Amino acid sequence: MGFFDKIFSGLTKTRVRMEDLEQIFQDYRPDDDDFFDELEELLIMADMGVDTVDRVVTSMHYLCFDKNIKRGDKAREVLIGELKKELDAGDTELKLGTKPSVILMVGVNGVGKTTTIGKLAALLKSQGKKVMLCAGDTFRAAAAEQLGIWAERAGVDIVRHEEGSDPAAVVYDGICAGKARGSDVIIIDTAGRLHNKANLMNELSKMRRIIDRELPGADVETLMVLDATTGQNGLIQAEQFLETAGLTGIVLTKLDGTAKGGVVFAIANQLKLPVKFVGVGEGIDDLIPFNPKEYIEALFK
Ligand SMILES: Nc1nc2c(ncn2[C@@H]2O[C@H](COP(=O)(O)OP(=O)(O)OP(=O)(O)O)[C@@H](O)[C@H]2O)c(=O)[nH]1
Ligand SMILES: [Mg+2]
Repeated sequence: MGFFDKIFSGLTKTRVRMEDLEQIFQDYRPDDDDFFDELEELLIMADMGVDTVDRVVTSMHYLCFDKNIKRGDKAREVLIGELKKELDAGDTELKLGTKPSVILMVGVNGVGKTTTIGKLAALLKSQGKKVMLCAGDTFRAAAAEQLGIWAERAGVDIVRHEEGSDPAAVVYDGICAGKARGSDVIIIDTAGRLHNKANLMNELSKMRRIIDRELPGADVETLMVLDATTGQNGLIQAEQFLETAGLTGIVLTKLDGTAKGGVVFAIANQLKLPVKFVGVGEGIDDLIPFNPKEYIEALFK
């Protein structure tokens, strides 16, 4: 299955709503305010965020009037054009130029951090990179075990400590081991934490400081994993992480199980952060590098 087909099938639920969209475009008339109201409602239901929808529909309304657009399919093209502009929030590719470089995976509980690390390790390995996993979630014994299973599946190295040990110490060891073994990328798992728990957020900044101290000048991607099924709620959490950990991008997981695929627009608009990957299942291949243009095309196909 190609990447496009995967997004396409991953977005099944969001697309069901988009089918209503096809219907309303068939009834499009340029001077019909009801059309624009209905369009707005549908886009909000897909969780695009009120601000984004307001801006997109207003400028679409204006363009349709200005260009004297009479046909529904042309109006649809105008909408797609406006949506593409909205998703432009920075580079969607990982910046991993230094050897080693680091990926720090953060987010609240159960969003898919560990699973995403497993998938990402496999993807990077398939691109010829030597990957080292670092089990920075020492909160539960099962966490390091779960990461260990992913390391085995992906065929990459792992550094882990006892349950309850200091995550910053594991990060330190992971970096030393990564340097010693010539790893290209060190991926650090962290325990799920709520954005409003100060001690846990401090723990995260401590890990971040260790990375900066031990690998000055290294490329560091701090990716926040967001569960798409939580829609707009996830964005509130992200703002605190942005401040503490200095996020460089978002991984949006569980897109296969939600009708809220529009949340990528709200992320671009409110957080000004690029979505770098989307997760569309629990398997090792179910991680897709995010491409805004293909994503919108899959939504509207
Ligand atoms: N359907 C679907 N399930 C996913 C996806 N990503 C992760 N999951 C599932 O979500 C659940 C939680 O995943 P984990 O990777 O353990 O999440 P986590 O963020 O590491 O959780 P904590 O370490 O407990 O905070 C697991 O059952 C995963 O299989 C996805 O893209 N699609
Ligand atoms: Mg985990």
